[in-house]
Amino acid sequence: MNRIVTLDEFIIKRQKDFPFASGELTGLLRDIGVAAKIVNREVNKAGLLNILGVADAHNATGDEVQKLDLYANDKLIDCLSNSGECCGIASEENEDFIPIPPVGNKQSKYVVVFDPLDGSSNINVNVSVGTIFGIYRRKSEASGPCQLEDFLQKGAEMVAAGYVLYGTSTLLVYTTGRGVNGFTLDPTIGEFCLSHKDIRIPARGNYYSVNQGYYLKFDVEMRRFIDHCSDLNLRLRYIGSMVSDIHRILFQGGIFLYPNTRKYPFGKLRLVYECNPLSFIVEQAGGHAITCELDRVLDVPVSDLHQRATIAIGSPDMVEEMKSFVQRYRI
Ligand code: P6P
Repeated sequence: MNRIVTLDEFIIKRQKDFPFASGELTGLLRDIGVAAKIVNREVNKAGLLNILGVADAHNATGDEVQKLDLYANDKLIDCLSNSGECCGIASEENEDFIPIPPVGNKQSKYVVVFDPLDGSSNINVNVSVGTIFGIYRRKSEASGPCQLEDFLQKGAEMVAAGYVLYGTSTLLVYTTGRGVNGFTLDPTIGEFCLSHKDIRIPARGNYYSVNQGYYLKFDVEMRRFIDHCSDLNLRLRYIGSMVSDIHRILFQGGIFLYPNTRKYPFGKLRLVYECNPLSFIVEQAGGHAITCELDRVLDVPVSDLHQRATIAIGSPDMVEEMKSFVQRYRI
């Protein structure tokens, strides 16, 4: 039987990969792991407590906010604030970024972006939801509070990214730019344990993931590619929870698409705390992630915290095939 390797142990062991690593990034990743355990506890009993249903609030982009969204947001902010490992946070649930005051005389050099509970519309029907996070080195002067410029960095500047999937088991998947590893929460010991080492995405797969309901609203080149996937007898799998949909593709191969529509002419998904972190992870696992304008997602300039983007992400061969369809059929 393989020896148990906990997330903490793995992070510390891998810290040696970083020259001059000060341990702050290690501390940040551990803080996020703690927050994930706390959120997991509430997600698992959401049906029992009065934390279901809409908290009659709306988030920065006008989506109805579920109580569990608020809970997850608060827990992540608390965990990231207490250790002093980060100097600022940007969340889907907050209009503006949140400067985090230094703890003691520690001047943290990292900022964190996250979607605390993505796919929250699925909470009430007990379908998997997830937390998505990304970590950047701050650009602003270290002696003062974080600035907006710290968050408006291209995805390619991220030093770490990950997601937590609250599903049949709770899985934390992350990268620091040296491959992708997955950790399954063992509730009997309260630890995330290494369960998926050096994850690599298959070059192609049998799945495509898109909201077929919008088919007639997509541009012709996207409809042609979706028809192609259907002609290949690929299986359509779409949960409406980005973390879940992309997690399947990361492990089994395939392509996830959220193109522009009339309602979302620049795409629906958010660049900073949904598309960029997941693109970093998929690229680190050998996949590709581009916009429907064929730009590499991680190279898209960031001008707004809640900026939206189109995305085609997954197996490299399939993303390249989608690219050729767009080039061939774009009017
Ligand atoms: P639609 C959830 O609200 C989310 O942000 C992603 O998790 C998911 O992929 C997408 O929106 C679903 O959007 O328009 O298909 O319901």
